[in-house]
Amino acid sequence: MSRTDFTYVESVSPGSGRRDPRAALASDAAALSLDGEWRFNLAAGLHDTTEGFEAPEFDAANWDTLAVPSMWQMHDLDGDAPYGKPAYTNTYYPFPVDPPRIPDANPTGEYRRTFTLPAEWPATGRTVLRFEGVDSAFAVWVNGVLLGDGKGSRLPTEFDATEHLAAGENTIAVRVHQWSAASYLEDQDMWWLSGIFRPVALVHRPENGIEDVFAHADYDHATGLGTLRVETTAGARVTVPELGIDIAAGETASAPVEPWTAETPRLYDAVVATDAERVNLRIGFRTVTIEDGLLKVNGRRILLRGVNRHEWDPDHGRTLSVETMRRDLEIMKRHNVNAVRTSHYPPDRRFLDLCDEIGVWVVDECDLETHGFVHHEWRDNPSGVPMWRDAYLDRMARMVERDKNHASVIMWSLGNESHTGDNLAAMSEWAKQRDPGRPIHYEGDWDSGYVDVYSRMYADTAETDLIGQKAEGRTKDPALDEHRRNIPFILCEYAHAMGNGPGGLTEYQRLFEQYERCQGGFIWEWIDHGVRRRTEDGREWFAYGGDFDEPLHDGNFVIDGLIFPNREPSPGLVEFKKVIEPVRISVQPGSRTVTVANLRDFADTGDLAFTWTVEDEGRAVAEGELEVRAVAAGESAIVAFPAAVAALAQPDGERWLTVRAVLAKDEPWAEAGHEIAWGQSRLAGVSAPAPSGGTAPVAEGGGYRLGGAAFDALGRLTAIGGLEIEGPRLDLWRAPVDNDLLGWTSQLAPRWKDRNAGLDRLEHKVLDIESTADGLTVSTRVGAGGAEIAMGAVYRWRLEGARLWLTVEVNPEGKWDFPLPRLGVRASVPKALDQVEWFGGGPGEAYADTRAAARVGRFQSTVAGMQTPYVFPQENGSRIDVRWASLTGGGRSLKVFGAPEFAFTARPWTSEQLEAANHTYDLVEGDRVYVNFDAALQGMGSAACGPGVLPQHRLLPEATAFTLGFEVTE
Ligand code: IPT
Repeated sequence: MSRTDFTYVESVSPGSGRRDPRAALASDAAALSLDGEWRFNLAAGLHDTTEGFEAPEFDAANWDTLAVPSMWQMHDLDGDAPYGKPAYTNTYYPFPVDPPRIPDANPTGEYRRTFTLPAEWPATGRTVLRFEGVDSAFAVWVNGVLLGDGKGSRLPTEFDATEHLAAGENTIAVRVHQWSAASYLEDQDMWWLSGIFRPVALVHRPENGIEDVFAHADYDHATGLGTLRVETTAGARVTVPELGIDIAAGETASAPVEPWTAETPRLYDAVVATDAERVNLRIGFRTVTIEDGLLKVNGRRILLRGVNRHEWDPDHGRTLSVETMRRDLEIMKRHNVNAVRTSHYPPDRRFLDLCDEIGVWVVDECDLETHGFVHHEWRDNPSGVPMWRDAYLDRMARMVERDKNHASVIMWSLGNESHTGDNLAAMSEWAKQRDPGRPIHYEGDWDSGYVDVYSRMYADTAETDLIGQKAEGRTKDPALDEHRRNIPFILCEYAHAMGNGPGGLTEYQRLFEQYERCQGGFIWEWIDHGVRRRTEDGREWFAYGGDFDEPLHDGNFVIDGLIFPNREPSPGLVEFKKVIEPVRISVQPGSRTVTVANLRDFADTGDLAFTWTVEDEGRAVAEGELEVRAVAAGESAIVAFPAAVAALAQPDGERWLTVRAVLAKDEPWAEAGHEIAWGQSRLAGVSAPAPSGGTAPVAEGGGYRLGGAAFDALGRLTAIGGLEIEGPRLDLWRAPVDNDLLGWTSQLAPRWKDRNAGLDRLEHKVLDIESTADGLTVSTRVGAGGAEIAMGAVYRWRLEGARLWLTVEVNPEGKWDFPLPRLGVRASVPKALDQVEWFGGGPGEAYADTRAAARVGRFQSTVAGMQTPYVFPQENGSRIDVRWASLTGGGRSLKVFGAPEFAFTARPWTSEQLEAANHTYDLVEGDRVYVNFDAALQGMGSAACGPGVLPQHRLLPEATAFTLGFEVTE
């Protein structure tokens, strides 16, 4: 046997022996799934492969078995990780950049299995082997005969196996290489993982079958007519029973239809058939255009409330079950998300079936990214090198051909972060000619010469505002300026959802609603790509870059999603849901009316029910249904307050009216009653207690006493009403969030910690203690070793009845030229006080620029329940606008009052412990509960990748004062 030919591995050719790309079709032709357990052997490189493993007679009985589909590095990571481990880099290639060569250390999986061709398998026609996705390059043998090789990890590949199949048992062998020339085209920001990771099947292709289908299903919004024309096998018939359509291939039929939109995903069952094969299609009639400088569907501008979705499963990598795909869409729809960019490769094809069915706009993105070349000033970037042209075109064709029948797919995207070049322009040109019905998207071409939308990532709100006005800077190439200035604008990535945040969503959304050119965008990104692990004692945690000892990695930059790796929504998603709510409810106490604005693009509000609740100090006192007529898309209605509201007696404290829009009936993605939007307003009562009066302290035991409050010799509170308490004292520190640690131009956290600031190591020096007729005043200076700057902090204690009041006066000394992480006081109490209740913003965490979803109410939780389990631990859990909060347990309760409000955090560890932790398992509860009562906190922004905190949400140091009241009850 001659030595194996491996030249394909480092060849730029997209493959050999493959069939032409075609649509993914639901056919009645015979098919045999080859998913399941395969024999598997992992070789260290080409030099180490098993000669002759593809031969039918090869004995693989002592090889391991491996599930197909799966990714080999995801196996038994808590055990002995037999097939290597995941590795994460963002933009850097993990191998020397020397295209098209790749390292000798090239893990290569050898897969083998036998299968029995069913006795009834048709004897005529062709039999095809279909791979939905193999990462990254592979060669295939049937019964020892080489069929060909392929690349393009997240694209389908078909080989004709007809001539080499035998009746009865057959052997299939596949060799898969982790690295290949194609790796240069697949530098997406994600884990490097390998294998046959999507399904494999043998499919029959009957003679005169339906080889391919291109269904053109347009909708004319002026006439309400849908028009169908299907390009397919000559002589095939196309029927849509519900519409009475029965036409031949190539013929056109029109009928009145309900159009498909993401809001109204109406599909019609159709059949395309010859006498040899029958294919079921689900057709959505819709027309996508760029008109008047706008992206329109069915004649109307649409607004994209989108997310970038990578395929991720914490246990299986990029191998996803259909249930997981559906789960993603359910979570999206429940959070008002209406669009997905399939960053940065075409998803499993079944995901697009679900998008059609459930209703989201899809920007289908090609499997292409050459980001690593940016570190070499884009030298040799494949996008501009002719030898790569075929590979680029091949990728585009395989995506477009596979996905062309999906109503949900409204744009083709050429790929991501591959700079610019002729090969990209060629992809665009090819796709426009093949499918004139869909605009082309690509971000890396800033001059937008070969795209139909102006797309950018992470542009800040100031620039977005200019673009909205068509007042942005000119293109580099002046010839392209007019084109770009007259096309719609989208942010294909914005608001980097890494850790706590993203902040500033409201400000972007305002621009999307203000300027019709700004048609929304896609949050970066949908899910944290954490790898699920367990500690030895069984606690779950999630791994990120570096956790597998990768020599080169980008740490937790892969943990930047709106949902946690286990698909629990993060506070960022809850915030996004509120900001993008498709119905805006405003309660106007002045006119005693409620305005319901329908911000959808197509559907009226007939699917929604409206409810109202009046709460006094957070307790419901009245509620009912609000009659709102169906409001058309883009319209609003004004409704008077329900009569029952006026009939209520004056409240004691604050009274709030909350109006909610909920689903009136079950939808495929949520049940009736699911909340879509809400609005609220205060109707009466402002509880802003303020200290007055006071008594003189009594000297006691070397310290002081004010009623039930005991202070030590340094004027520090030690107990209230017998409850031992440490603090409160000034606290400026927070465990830096990713947005504090990272930054394109500068980073805040290093500044906070540098020698001249040291906010994480402040010392408190008492300067003076003064007993007066109305209380105790303790003057301090708070500063760090080595630092010249300091804060003057004066604590004024007063007793009023059972309530101990504290006013803290803060005075910056020296040059404070950066915003503070937080400004407030920290205290600790015994761990037993672990039940939490508060009246204020909730239920979830909220910071200055992530507060849209916080409504005013009364909420209960526990100290443990107040924590947000960010995969990379950081500041979290602060509740905003709190009027009062109580900590209860062990028969006692500490209640803290704002004057009028404060931000409130309670945690079973300190900020310092939170900062020191790298993973959730590093956080261990102590015997105290640590509480922060803050006058304010710095916003979150999106500096981890993008703009920082907007000026109005920065916490700039200035002389200020804030007041808190404390009461302890048994
Ligand atoms: C941008 C990438 O397109 C995306 O894949 C991801 O890496 C994101 O950054 C950061 O998480 S590119 C960047 C240079 C803005």
